[in-house]
Amino acid sequence: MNQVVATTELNTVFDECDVLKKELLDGLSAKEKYINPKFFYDEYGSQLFEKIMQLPEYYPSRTEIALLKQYQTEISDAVGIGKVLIEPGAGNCEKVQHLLPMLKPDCYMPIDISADFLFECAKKLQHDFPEIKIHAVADDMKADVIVPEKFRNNEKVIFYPGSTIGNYKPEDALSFLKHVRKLVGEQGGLLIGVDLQKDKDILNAAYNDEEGITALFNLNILNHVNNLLGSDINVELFEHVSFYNEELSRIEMHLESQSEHTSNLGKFSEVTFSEKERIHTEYSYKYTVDGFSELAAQAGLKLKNFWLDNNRLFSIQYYVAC
Ligand code: AVJ
Repeated sequence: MNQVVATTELNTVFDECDVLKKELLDGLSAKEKYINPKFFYDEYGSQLFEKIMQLPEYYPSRTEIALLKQYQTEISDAVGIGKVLIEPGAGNCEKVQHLLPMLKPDCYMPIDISADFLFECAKKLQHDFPEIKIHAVADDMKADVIVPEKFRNNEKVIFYPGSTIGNYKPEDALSFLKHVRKLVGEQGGLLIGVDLQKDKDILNAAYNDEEGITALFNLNILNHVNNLLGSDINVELFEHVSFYNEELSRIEMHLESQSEHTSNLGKFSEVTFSEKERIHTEYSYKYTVDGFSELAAQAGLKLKNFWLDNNRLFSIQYYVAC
């Protein structure tokens, strides 16, 4: 029976903190202020995102899971069994559980930055799938992936669900796809969840829910920033702003200052927000299947197959190296 091997490759753990701080300070002192969406996910932020996934308006998660369940045979046929399946940003490894029984990879490698949580999930998964080697790696998504010796000759497939790719601007999405292509090599593949362009009312509702959970999620990024920087940004002076930009096919999330005010950013610097000034917090790009496959083609990835729900809300797409 396989056992979980916990590989921690946080080689940059000591300066990681300073890098994050610098990134935040750069964003808050830029002419057009921004905070990277990865800062949404502190503990409370992750809980709020769990809630978002349950919201009636937020269709992506449930639609993607339904697709994985409905098409697990077809997906497994397209991808093929016996691979090394690698999932960057695996989180609680929930979605892959719908894939593993049919896909039967020899080895599954979830990668995530929150080590403790990851190893706990990996242990459970190893228990449920004793015939698959679960090899969890605590690292960030850009890290090189070192496949265990025993599986070096297996073909590699990246699993990237959740339309996380939508957070990247298209040029950055392309860099990510190129990185994936390099990682998987000539025989590899990419199984990716991509949210689709659709009626703007559906999109606006999904990011402006009735209950206001998305607003809390957006605003909470400022609490996380305050904790990381020791800053004193007053969350109550900001409002959640989110809308679908049809021209650029993306949801934009911002935090809008309701009055002119100044905050301390830790010890030495401060920042002034003018009335109605916005901090940009997230893009969520929406694609067509054709549009996304054209982007992937530029990275040397060819669309092999894709699956849509009846309402064409969401897609799962499978690419092979070309
Ligand atoms: C996790 C990036 C896919 O863009 O839909 C949900 C994050 N932001 N509601 C998305 C999110 C606001 C989500 N992703």
